[in-house]
Amino acid sequence: MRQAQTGVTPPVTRPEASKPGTVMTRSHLSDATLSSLPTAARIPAYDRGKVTSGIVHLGVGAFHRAHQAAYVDECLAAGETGWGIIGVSLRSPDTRDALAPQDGLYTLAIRSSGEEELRVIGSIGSMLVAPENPEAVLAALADPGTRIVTLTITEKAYLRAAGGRLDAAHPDIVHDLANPGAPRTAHGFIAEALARRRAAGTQPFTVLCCDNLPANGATLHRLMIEFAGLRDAGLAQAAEAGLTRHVTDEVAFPSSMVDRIVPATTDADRTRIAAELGVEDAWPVMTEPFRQWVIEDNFPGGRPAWEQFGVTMVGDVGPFEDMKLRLLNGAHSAIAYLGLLCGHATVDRAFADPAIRQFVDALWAEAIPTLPEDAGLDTAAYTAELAERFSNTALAHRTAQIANDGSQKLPQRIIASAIECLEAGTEMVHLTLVVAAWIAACAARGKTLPEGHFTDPLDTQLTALLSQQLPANETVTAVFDLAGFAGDHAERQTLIQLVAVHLVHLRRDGTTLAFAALGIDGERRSADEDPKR
Ligand code: CS2
Repeated sequence: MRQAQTGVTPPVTRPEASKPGTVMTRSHLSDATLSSLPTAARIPAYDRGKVTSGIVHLGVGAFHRAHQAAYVDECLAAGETGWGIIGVSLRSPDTRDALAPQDGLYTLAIRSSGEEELRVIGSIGSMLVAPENPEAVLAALADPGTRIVTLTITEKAYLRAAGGRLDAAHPDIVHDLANPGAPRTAHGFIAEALARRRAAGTQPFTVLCCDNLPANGATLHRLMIEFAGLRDAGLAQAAEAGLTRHVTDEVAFPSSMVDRIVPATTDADRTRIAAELGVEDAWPVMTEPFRQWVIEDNFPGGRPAWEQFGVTMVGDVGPFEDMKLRLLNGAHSAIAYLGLLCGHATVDRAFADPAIRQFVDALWAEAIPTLPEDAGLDTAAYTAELAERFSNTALAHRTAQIANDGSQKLPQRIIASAIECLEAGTEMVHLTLVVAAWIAACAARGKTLPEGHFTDPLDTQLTALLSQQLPANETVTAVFDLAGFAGDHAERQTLIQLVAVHLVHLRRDGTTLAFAALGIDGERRSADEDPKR
């Protein structure tokens, strides 16, 4: 099935209301209502009917819609009409259900303290829900018109085992190896589509990972080679095998660094946007003015002229990725866990807490020397800009949102810097508090924080472990084992001990003692808000 036009493919069902709790009371955003929108809202400046699809995106969450889809929207407006997006949800139909009645249109609300700019984005032409129709997804991927496959599926969906290799025992991987024509995972879809293209003599697409993983393209490439190896090994027909070599040698997996803060949309956002637009938008996306995309320039099948729309094309994205993961995301995780323990529900409120602010500055001072000196990174300007972004009160970015999936996030955000400090023999005491704060925040769920306030793929094991109330050292060792933190690195034991000291403090007297031990005046102000809100 060739998704030639970006007119939205009729979904299996076209529900009237979108997300639960959303009721369409007036006309809704769609191609037909675009012309009635107030002039202050920017609408697609191109004929959507003339756009053809060149990109299939896996994981059409809010981040994709605020970031890659917005960049592509600008390419389309500039006349590069061959790069429309077919959006694929690998799990839930929610986004499709919200966007299909709107012809794929949605509002991007760019919010800074005191200002809001509205843009209607038109780059997502059609949406597919993989569990409903895996064959349609495979057909879109195998279509020669598809030249780039982008992914934002979150860290946990890469299905890495504790040591970083593919989790070959994961039920979805086992399923996809047994059922290559009806996959569930991104790995299964990409492998089957590449196999079909190869059999048809079609050039492979380029796979562009846009998740917050270190060396994200190379990481996905390695996982795909492992997956293809398992697939080849299971194939009876030797002629059909050989995908491993194809994936290894002939498919490009450029790395990229993506950045834009995207808080979850609330019902209040929906109500406000509808009032401003005069039509309902079932799922507008909130974001900040800042955006950044740095991509390794390796697209054998062609690409949009992204560099004309603010994207930085480079030979090696590594230094940018590390700077973003360690300074932005590392600080985010620190703000999330310490913020939750101090009673702050949003990033801006937590960052306005002098103790947390002082802590984040010290965290940056520890992480910055781990970044390459010769890559021309301006870390002072970068952290100054981060401080402004974290202070954006209009975003109300919830600490609980960032707290999700800590076991998947901390290795590249915190552990990697901590290990490099230990290797270099530089003093490091702040990074390790973030790991302890994660453990303490996990343990606080169902006590000072609501049950399920944030979640983690290891929740079952973590909850069982933390309920035992083992001594701090044993707890941290068991958590490192579970999450695979620091692998079999020589500094693992030292790291565990440093985390355990902080955990002792957090258990004894919360963040006050943990901060005091670092020379930070953590004398608790009363929590400025209720984190359960
Ligand atoms: C955040 C990121 O939720 C999180 O873990 O740290 O989503 C962060 O907002 C983005 O990476 C910013 O680009």
